[in-house]
Amino acid sequence: MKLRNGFIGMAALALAACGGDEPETAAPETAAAEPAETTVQTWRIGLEEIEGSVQYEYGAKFAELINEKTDGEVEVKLFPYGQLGGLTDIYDQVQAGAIELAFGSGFLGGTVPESQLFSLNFVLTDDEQTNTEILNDPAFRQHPDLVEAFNERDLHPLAIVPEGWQVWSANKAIRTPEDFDGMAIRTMDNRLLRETYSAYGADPTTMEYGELFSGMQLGQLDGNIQPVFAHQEMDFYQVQDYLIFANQAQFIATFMANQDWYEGLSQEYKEAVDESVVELIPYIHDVQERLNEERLDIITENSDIELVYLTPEERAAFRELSLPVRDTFAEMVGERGARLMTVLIDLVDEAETQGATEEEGAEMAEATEAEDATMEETEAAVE
Ligand code: 6CS
Repeated sequence: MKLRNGFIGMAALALAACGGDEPETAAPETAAAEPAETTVQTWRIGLEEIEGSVQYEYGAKFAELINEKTDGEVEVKLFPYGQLGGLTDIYDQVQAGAIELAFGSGFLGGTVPESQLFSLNFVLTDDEQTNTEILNDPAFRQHPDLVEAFNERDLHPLAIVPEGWQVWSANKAIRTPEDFDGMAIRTMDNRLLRETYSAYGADPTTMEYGELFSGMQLGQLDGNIQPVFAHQEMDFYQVQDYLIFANQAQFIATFMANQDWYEGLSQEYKEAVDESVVELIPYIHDVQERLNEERLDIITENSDIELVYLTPEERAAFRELSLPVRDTFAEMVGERGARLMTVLIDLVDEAETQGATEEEGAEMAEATEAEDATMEETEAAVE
């Protein structure tokens, strides 16, 4: 399904037809079988993305794991982007309990302001796997400040899902903040992103995901920010001339549940959910890396779009401009959000220090090995 022609409209909810709270009773298929009955429940996930996306792959694997862990008692049904309305409609429905589960990313800032933490630029490490591990470290993922921020809005955060680097697209190369001057770049609807791109010198413009293709085609937008897979699957790359890799931030979504629903789950079902989201951490990291790589190949094979990779010096100029936005975040979300930002920054520092120590250790081990080899050679020569 492609949603490129500016459609969103309020898709009518046909949820009643899809099961949900009311368990269905499925009789065994063989006539000879005992009259034992299986109760089948349906859990629904609202996706912000279409079929083939990272969120879709996550949902599909989650469905498989839940089905296995509940011995077929639970079926998980995915509602790809567009089926439940626009992005904020998805959040409204999971808050209200009309669906049990959903993803929330940039637009979620209007519902859970603290989630804008995931939109901050230049906060995480340069290594995607490390970032996935940090964000899903129980010290962060289950931090009371994060859980409370979601609970206050009738939600419960289950997992943090990085979906790949956020890559800029434009009709000119962007290497310096001056190149952004006056550029209408689309940001997801949160103040933190608007502040960030204003700091870079651009003119941030908010627009619904499903309207972006026509927004760019009609010249209402000069640029866009998406992980590579989305530039490809939504055809955005076809109406832009450059893809610019600054590695300033990853696209990060939260997989979340309706709070009452989650808290009301039986112990067995809750464990099934909790175990599945942990099992999905390495899985989805590999999937997103693969999807982003494959989709970049498709983009370059099917267009003459130019790829621009910023140098460390070029990145540094943007990083510098992004730093004051951390203070804006703290002002916007208050003490709880600010504490959460500190927790995240501390975990990042810890991971970077550990990475540096391991690298040093590996270099020293290599040097010692080389020294030993030289000594052995010398000894052999003397003999
Ligand atoms: O830019 C957006 O609005 C959307 N982009 C992606 C890759 N996922 C969902 C999000 O809403």
